[in-house]
Amino acid sequence: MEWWKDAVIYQIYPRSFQDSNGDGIGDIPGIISRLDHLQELGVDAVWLSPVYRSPGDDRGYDISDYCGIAPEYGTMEDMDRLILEAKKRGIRIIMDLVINHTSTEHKWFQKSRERIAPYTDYYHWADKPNNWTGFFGEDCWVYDVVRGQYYLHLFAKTQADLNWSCPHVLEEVKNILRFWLDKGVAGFRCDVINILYKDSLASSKKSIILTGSEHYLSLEGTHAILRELRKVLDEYNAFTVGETVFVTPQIAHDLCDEDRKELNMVFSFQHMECDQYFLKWFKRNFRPKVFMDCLVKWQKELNWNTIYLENHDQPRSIPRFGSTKHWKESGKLLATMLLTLRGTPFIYEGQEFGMLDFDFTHLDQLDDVESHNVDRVLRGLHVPQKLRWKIIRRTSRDNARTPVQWDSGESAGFTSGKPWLGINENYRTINCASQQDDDSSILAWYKNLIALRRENEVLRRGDFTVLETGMQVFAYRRTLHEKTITILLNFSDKAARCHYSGSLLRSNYPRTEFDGTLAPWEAVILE
Ligand code: ISL
Ligand code: CA
Repeated sequence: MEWWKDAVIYQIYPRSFQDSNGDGIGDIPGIISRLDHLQELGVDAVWLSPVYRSPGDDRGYDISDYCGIAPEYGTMEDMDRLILEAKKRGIRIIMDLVINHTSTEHKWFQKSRERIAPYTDYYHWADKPNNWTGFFGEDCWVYDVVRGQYYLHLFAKTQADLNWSCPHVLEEVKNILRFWLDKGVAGFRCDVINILYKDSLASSKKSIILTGSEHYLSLEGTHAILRELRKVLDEYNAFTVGETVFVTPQIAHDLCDEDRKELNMVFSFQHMECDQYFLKWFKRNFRPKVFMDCLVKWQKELNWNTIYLENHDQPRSIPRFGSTKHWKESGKLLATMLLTLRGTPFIYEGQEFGMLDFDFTHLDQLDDVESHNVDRVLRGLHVPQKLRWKIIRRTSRDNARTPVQWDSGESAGFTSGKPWLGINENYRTINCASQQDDDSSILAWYKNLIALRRENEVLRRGDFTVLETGMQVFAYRRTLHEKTITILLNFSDKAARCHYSGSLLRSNYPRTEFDGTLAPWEAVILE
């Protein structure tokens, strides 16, 4: 089967995708109204960021009911209709599974804090906090007056970590899987899945970034849980992609090697860390060769994995890995790479027509809990306001969360009301509708390359060989049964020479043959 090896997957961040009722918040009926766009684009599956009931402190990644839909996003009937309407268009739905933590509003937590059986040990309770640090820049214990103990939260304060040593938790999650699989979803994107199991709550002796992580990163306990969950998933032939933090190719291999029966593939982060020192908040210049070598390492060391450049946690890819000056060319170049490396490509909403980072000028315009937390921490360290803003503007997750720019009309066609998060002013020029009938657009290029990939087994299943990585050129080859396709990408504002030949299959410049010189940000595909 392995349909996911031939698939192109599209991520929807529901809050920002399409509003249908004028409340300024994207919703499920809105998604249904845009399914034709996804079908025309040629995607095979949609990964839906969380639409479950949630107080929304981390915009849905803090779930209070795994089998209910947040009223702002619609009803369960809407959800059933989405699954059905997507299916009619040949599109599968992949749900987001957030099981490292729940919202503190979840009934499990409410009962756990009152020590009501069997919920007593569903979470990590302790009389005294340890010295661990969390992912969102704050300490990770909160004192609960009801219980008279502290609970662990590796993310926001209202996201309490589940205690996976408690056998009931596994049974609860198996039931959640069955609930959604019975509805016909194709599988799950599993949030921070390699940190589920904590082997102890002892203070850490290593004082590094993410103090305490040696007690929960990719432990055998987590592997064992994944194998248990896989038994249910296999009953339905369901698919999983794990979001895995701080993984090496070796750990990724252990998580998704077919024989181990855990996950199908993972989202790794190393290629997203090429423009930072230690933490994403400390940016450095993008170095194309480091990026290329990192991608090559993963291509070589794993038989199969995800390919992605954007998601709801990351700034947009064109300003980051491409060039806003060469917006169109670099957008197409990144698309070319995304769709021709070996693995399953993921496109994030708006990426298919070149959306850019937000144009906010002040912290008040941001919504994301992480951005506000980090600002607070930096303020505590007496970092001046200007520098704080510089750090946050470049890295905030809201860069990718501004509403999708559908057209040049009022509120970019996203809503008839006031959008929940500001819309980028550039929507008058960068929007989906204006590229619809333009053969030279980024959108047309995505459609064209997705189709090319569909027609060419060598692009989907072929082996990967690197030809060249450098300050400018990334060149590689895909090969299957004697058939070869060569991809040449110029990651720079200057022309570049390279010596590969073949007949020209595609270029993002108007040319009829390839003469050995790549224009700035040119992407060439040779047969
Ligand atoms: O964005 C990040 C760094 O600041 C990541 O560390 C991110 O927090 C991490 O990849 C986990 O992300 C996932 O789980 C979070 C949620 O906020 C993210 O949106 C989600 O993708 C907690 O559920
Ligand atoms: Ca709405």
